[in-house]
Amino acid sequence: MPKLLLMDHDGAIDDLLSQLLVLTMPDVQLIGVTVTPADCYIEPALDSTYKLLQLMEQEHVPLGRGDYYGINAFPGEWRARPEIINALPLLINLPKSPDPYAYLSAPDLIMETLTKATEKVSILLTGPCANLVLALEKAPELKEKIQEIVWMAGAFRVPGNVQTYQHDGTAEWNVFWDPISSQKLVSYELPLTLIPLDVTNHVPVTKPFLSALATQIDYRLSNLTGQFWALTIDTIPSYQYTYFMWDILATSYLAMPEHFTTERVKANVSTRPPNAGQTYLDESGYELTIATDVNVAYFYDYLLAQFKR
Ligand code: AGV
Ligand code: CA
Repeated sequence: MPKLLLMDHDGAIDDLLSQLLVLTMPDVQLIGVTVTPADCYIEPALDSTYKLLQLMEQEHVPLGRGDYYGINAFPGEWRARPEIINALPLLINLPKSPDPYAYLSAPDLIMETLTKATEKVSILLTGPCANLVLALEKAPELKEKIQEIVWMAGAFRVPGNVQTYQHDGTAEWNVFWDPISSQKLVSYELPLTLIPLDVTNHVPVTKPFLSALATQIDYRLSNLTGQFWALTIDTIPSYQYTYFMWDILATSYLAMPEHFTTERVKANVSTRPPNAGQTYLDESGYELTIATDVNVAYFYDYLLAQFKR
């Protein structure tokens, strides 16, 4: 039996790559996708989401629209970048999504999907966690329907990637966008695994990887993903702008958990300046699992294999 998966992403290029990766996994059945308007603008992100479902002949998968906007907005220039995706040759002629405002709101779709599920559901979050927290605040009994939550979030023993005013640089963006919701999610002590910068720092988008992917562009998904990734490397190698396989690494955890090193820790989330959104180890905090390392070569090979179709 494939595992049932709900995905919430926030429309950035690696979020869309993650959605594609999920759709290549034989042991995963995607039963809903919700989009958070964080590292994207919602309308083009819903279009991309729908187009990718079409491309993979999965357009029956229901979509939910995030209407809630977090506390700390992502930079506009990052949010605007994914618009290019919808104009790529393999996507431009696919139908746009129906009226984005006809979709259920994201928390409603999460509640509906969890309620209807006949077995426990895994949840993959590749953006902020507010939609899930809103759903669980409205319907706390649905926590019992959750098998596990995998979330690309946090920075524990490495610097964060938020560089802004009133901030000391310790936070990772998905947590910083809405520190309050993030703190709540951690406090529920659900089976939660974080894929933080501690491990994603090991997997930048590299030229050798793109070069290997390019040798297999006769496969449609290698061609398309090669174009997605090409859009991310203009700013290498400065750390601040290095594009990592953040969300794709979190997504691959669903398929290859045994190739990750994980640690059971107690942690909490700061909700105030100067370190709002910082995830920190804290003996009086909440129990959760963090990934600290991954078999890097195996991971890149896994991607090359999955996109050979
Ligand atoms: O902090 C990583 C998260 C991931 O979910 N996002 C990007 C990934 O989708 C925010 C982010 C950090 N640095 C970025 C980001 C950058 N240089 N460009 C776009 N987004
Ligand atoms: Ca993301």
